[in-house]
Amino acid sequence: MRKILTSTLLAILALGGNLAAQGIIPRPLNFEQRQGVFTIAPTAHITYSEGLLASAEYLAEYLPLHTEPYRALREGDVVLMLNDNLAHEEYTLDVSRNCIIMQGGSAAGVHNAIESLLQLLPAEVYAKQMTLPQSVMQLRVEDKPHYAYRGFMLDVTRTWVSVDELKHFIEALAHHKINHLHLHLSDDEGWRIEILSHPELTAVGAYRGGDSPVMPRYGKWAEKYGGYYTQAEMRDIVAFAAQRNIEIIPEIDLPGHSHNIARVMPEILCNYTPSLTSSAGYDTRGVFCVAKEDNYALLEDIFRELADIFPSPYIHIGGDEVSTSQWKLCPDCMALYAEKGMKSYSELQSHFMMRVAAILEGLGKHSAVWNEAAEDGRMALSTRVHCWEGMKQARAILSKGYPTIIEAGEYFYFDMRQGPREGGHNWAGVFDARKTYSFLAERSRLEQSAGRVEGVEAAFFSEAYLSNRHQPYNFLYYQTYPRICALSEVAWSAEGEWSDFYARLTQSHYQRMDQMGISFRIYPPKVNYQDGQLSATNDDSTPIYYTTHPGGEEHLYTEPILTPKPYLYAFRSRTELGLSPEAGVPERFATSRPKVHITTSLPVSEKAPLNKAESYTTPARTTRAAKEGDWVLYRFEKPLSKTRRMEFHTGTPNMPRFVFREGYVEASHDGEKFQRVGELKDGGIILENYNLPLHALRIVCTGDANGASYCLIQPPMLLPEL
Ligand code: TNX
Repeated sequence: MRKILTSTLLAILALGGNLAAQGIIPRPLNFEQRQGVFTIAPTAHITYSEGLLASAEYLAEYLPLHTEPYRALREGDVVLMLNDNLAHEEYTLDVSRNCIIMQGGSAAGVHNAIESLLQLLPAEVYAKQMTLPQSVMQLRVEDKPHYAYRGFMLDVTRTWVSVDELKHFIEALAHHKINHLHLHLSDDEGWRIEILSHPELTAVGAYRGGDSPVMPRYGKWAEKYGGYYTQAEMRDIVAFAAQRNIEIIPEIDLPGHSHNIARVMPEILCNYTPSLTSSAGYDTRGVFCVAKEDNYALLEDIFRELADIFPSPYIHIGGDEVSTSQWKLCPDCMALYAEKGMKSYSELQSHFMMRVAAILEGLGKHSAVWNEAAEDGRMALSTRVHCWEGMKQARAILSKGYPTIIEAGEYFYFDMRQGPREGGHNWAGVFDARKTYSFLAERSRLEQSAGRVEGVEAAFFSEAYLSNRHQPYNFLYYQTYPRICALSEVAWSAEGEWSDFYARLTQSHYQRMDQMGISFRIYPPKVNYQDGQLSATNDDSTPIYYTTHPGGEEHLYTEPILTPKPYLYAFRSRTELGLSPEAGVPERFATSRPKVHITTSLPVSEKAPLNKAESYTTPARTTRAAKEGDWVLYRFEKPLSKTRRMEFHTGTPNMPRFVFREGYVEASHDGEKFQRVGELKDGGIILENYNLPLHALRIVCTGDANGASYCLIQPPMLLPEL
């Protein structure tokens, strides 16, 4: 008995000793805790060896100490040093009785040491509110990254992200040892970087909607919307990121995703006059003409300026989702096609991408592309390929010998929603941090085959961000954390287990994220209803709150609730900024599917007909955008009696895309007469606690042009009265 007790005690002690190591994200390679603590006194100095002034100043932002060049080891100091025996990003962190010494193979390694040290301090350090003296346990960390490239891609075009917001986002990335930020600076919806030789690119192209020639999108219709970084601002951001060991890679997405520049400079387009009927009068073409020489001269002007602003050896030139349909209609592209003896239209894309890559080489830069651009293997092997579509595509690219960044949507697209009723896209799945973490298994499989995986990158495309800007939390952070924590670990750590990661995340890192200003997503509590008792539990010790009606007051949940109506209760876990999605009993979310007949004034695609929406499976797709006066009519076979909630939407779920841009909604309670019941918001309407018998509902469009050439008609979503 005694023996068992002692071994249990030893195990507990060992666990306690490891807890600190467990607290660090990403998990370090080697961590050895020692007896005792070191106390950082307010009179201590940060001393630094040559070349590390910027690192010292960075640390001093968090640890309020004076900095000075290193002369000799002095008791009480926090020392930053270079060590030739360590690799570029490798570091050691020694906390002894007398001092703290951080050594790195370069300033990058020292940065990594600093980030680990910050995680050993109370979480308040991230709010830059550290008070001294402060004790740190004595320990030694020896650590280095698994991948040299640990990236994040941010789309600042669909939703504009200001300089201050971007800097805050960069700070948080740095705390997770992410070392590349890929900035998606141009797309159909905006041009976000000033180009001095072509000022109209931002003067006009940084804005859409309103009186801009650029079509409105994503809910900004009548209002002109946008923003851009001046070159001076961008140079400042680049320096700010560099001080945090983050290299910024700019992307200009070519030759597709170019609707924006095409509206500013229509001369980049192919040589034919488009039909404007399907798009409420807008020219929706958005692909560079391959045959126009002037296009390459324009791109050289643009890239010459970018090459000067961004020190990165790479510039990303896009290459994703290019439709070849415009080239087929262009006599000039077709003449080029014939002249070069091309056999497939995708060769036109390769031709374009290779010419742009040659421009970059002339400017001393390599190109980075999305996987489609390298699929035929024509681009030079110096091209870095970002594989976004999936692991199959990634394997194909790896087998061709390209330096590869794994960015597979199914693990790394953080614009995907994290649960069935949360915001975001779902084309690559609905997944949370655990799925991202499971990339570790994929990583070991990849390593058994040949190929040059440089690293991993996660992405946030911001179509859904704009319409979520009004949320009481920051949607960008909700979507990306803790998935970025998982990303950091699969990119950095030698190995890992979800349960161990989850323990560090919930026990240490939640507090840090609160202090970093991150409105992270918490896993929803589990709700159980039995014998008239409703209970909620979670496994991360965050407080749980509940409400009994939408928008109602929140109460702290402390004990099971006795109620015959469990479906009235919605539960959420919260920290200061962290937030879980709503949880409840299954009936709360159950939908009904009464027989409905849908008709519309719009022509509908044969591939996505109305009967799919009628059977509540997939949305119907029209073959043109809605114009003023267009309508959709939902007629129910049996009138709906009382409903708790009804939703009728045009467009993509959770985001105003392919919608009726404006409109009103009428209901019929006798099957004949209609009366107005509300306005469309983001393409849809939500009606709660509807008590009149609903025979039919009609959506009527009042605003032309939705920034696309078609609309979607969603199946109704109906929650019955309980
Ligand atoms: C695909 S990722 C795109 C983007 C979208 C994204 C949404 C890529 C190279 N192209 O244009 O924003 O999906 O998840």
